[in-house]
Amino acid sequence: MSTTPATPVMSQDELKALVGRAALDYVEPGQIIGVGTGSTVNCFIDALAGMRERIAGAVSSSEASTQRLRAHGIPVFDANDVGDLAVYIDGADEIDPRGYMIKGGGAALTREKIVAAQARRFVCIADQSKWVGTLGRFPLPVEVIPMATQRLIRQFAALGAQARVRLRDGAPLVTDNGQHILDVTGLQISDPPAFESMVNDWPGVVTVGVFAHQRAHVCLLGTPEGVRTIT
Ligand code: ABF
Repeated sequence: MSTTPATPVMSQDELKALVGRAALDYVEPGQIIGVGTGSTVNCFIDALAGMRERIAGAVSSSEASTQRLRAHGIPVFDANDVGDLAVYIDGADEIDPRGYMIKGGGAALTREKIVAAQARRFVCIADQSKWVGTLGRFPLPVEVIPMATQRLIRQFAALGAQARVRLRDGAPLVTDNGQHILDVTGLQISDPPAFESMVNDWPGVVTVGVFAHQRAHVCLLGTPEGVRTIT
């Protein structure tokens, strides 16, 4: 672990900007970069614009990130039109010391997991509020096929957890893939790989927001003392 000095008092937005810029160190000239979603990644995209002439482009995990990349003049490729990516850079809702994460607060978890699987290295950028010992404080997002919703709510209830359909403007939120999101509270996920595999096996689950099989290889954590690089 190494620490880079920073200004002593920093807001959460400043910490996000700090790690967004720090992630540029993981971008090699000529590469196509895997790019995630969220406000921390938006800082990375804005920083990436400064070197757009030196990269080949990006594969994006959401419509929102695609729009932002294109607005900066960065070409966006379909995941099917490119091979393996050297690096995927994305945020998280929670990350633990093993690099296991909860993701999906931005409802883009399925495409995030697809692009992460295509990359050889996952670099997670997060402010220190995302750092936890055990996953589960943040409500776990699960993208589901709508006809399975009520049965899946009962399956989570059998684990002692409470699952609710995520709403937007009073109606179920519809993801970029046309599906719904359950947010699950009351979980303590002590074995993330086993939990991810179990929930993935439930019929009707598209993607569970535990990223253990696609864990982060590097975490750039924004702290008041600077960027902690955790590998
Ligand atoms: C994505 O954006 C998500 O997987 C995660 O839900 C979220 C983090 O958002 P932010 O950077 O805005 O906190 O990475």
